[in-house]
Amino acid sequence: MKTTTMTRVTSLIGGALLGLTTLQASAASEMPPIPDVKGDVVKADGDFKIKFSIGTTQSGAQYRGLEYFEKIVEKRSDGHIQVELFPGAQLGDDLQAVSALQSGTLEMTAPSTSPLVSMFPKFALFDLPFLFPTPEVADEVLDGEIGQQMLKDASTNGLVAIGWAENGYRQLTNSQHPVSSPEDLDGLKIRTMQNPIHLDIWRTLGANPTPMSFAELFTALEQGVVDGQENPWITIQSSKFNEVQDYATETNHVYTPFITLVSERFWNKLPADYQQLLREAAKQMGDYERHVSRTMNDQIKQELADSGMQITELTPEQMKTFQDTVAPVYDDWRDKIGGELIDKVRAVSQ
Ligand code: TK8
Repeated sequence: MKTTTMTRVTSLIGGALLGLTTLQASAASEMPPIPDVKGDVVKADGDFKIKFSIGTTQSGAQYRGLEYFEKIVEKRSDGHIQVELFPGAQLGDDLQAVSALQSGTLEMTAPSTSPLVSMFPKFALFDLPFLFPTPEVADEVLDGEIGQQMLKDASTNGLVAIGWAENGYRQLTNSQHPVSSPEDLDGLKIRTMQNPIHLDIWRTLGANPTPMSFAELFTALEQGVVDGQENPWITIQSSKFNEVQDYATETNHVYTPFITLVSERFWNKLPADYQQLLREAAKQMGDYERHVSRTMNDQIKQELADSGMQITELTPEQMKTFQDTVAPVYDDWRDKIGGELIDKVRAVSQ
């Protein structure tokens, strides 16, 4: 009797584990492979260690990008720079990691730009609703003059900004009911990033927004402290938000970049050739990570639907209602961000 039960339990656990492994493996194996490292070995003095922390988990595109970064840096420094990856906010959320860079206790991180707007007001460009119609427009902005100037401007306050990757287009999820119009948001408690424009967006749409760090989000959703949140499909899946959120709406309301940051204290200890190596590796990581994120986006949306999430795709009319309803957000922020900057992005989209 005892043996039979034991066997059943063991095989059940075995089955569950197997299921889990297969699931995780399926997402990861579909990811575009990590490219080979190109470029010569860079010779410079000294041995260095980089702890690189991110808020998203090991199964996301961001971590995959970091694995490529690690591979490039370790290979091209011939092992003289060792990179250690810390996913899942184990070393702190976006803001905590940035302040660890400033105090020199952490070497690298790659937060969403949104929680950093109090430090770098121009980053608010990436919080304006529906400003980036396609990933190609985002690329032109990030890799063009605007984005490169932003990296320079953000290289202050103990930070050196060396590249762009992406979190991606944000989608709404919630635990209560399907959302296809702003009316459906009435009273819904939505967690936002710690960012004033995001608060403004959700208030304008009629929801009840609360800012909170990403590291606290899963528990807040699970315990019903908030009803919903918004993040790209890949982040929703890699953080398992679908386990506590039955409904999603494909809103694509904001495009969020990840900015690659290095501690200035650490940077100043690096020989110039190694600094250049990190810049090149950050650029290659950013290109690859964006490719992974975009290749996976639709596939992951499908996987979320298959896992039981009810996903609402908006009709063009429904989308227009959302866009018209949030339009006043621009009146409030246009002057603060700089109308010229917004117009430049719009010009790229034409
Ligand atoms: C991860 C965060 C996250 C962001 C958020 O550290 O806070 O919702 O979208 O992905 O940067």
